[in-house]
Amino acid sequence: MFKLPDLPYGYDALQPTISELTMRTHHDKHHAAYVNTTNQILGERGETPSSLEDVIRAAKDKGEQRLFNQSGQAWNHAFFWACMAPQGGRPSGALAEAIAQFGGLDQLKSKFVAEGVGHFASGWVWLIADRSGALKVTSTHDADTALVHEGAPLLVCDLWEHAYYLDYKNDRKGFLEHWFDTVANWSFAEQQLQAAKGQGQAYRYPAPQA
Ligand code: MN3
Repeated sequence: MFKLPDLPYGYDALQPTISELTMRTHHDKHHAAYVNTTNQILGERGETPSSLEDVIRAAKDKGEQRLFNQSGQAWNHAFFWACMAPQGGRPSGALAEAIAQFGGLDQLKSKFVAEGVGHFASGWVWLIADRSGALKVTSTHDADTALVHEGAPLLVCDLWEHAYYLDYKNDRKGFLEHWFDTVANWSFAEQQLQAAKGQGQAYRYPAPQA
């Protein structure tokens, strides 16, 4: 069944933007619970799917909300870990060119932060690329995932309070600003953009194990 993927860096690697305590709680408790419950639901049905992406899409098509929520959250968190790096760097290449459509990185940041701050309650704020390669900032509610919507996800930030409350209390804006400036993984976002254009492989959740 599906395994909880390890973080691609240490629990303390994103400090001071995100504390070790937040990362441990978020990964080992929240994310683990979503993966475990997904496995439990599939186990009860005796199903052995070949990918988490298939599970999410099928659950959405069939209106299976409980499975969609759990599997969507399992995927969103794994994708979120990949969207961060201790040295997030700066956008380059085709991604930098695409970001120029917003006027530049500062303008994209304003849009991304405003979308996240304006999003009511729990969810996710995304940078996605549409079919033409143009970028868009969107948000989804609760467990909903850009995976099942139009466009290819490049970057996501978690808007659930558990993502920032220990470190920022109610200051979601402060969290999003620091996140964008310091740990957003621009080289990952560029790989995702290239994959959306048919070059290389887009992010996939690790395949299930027997
Ligand atoms: Mn979360």
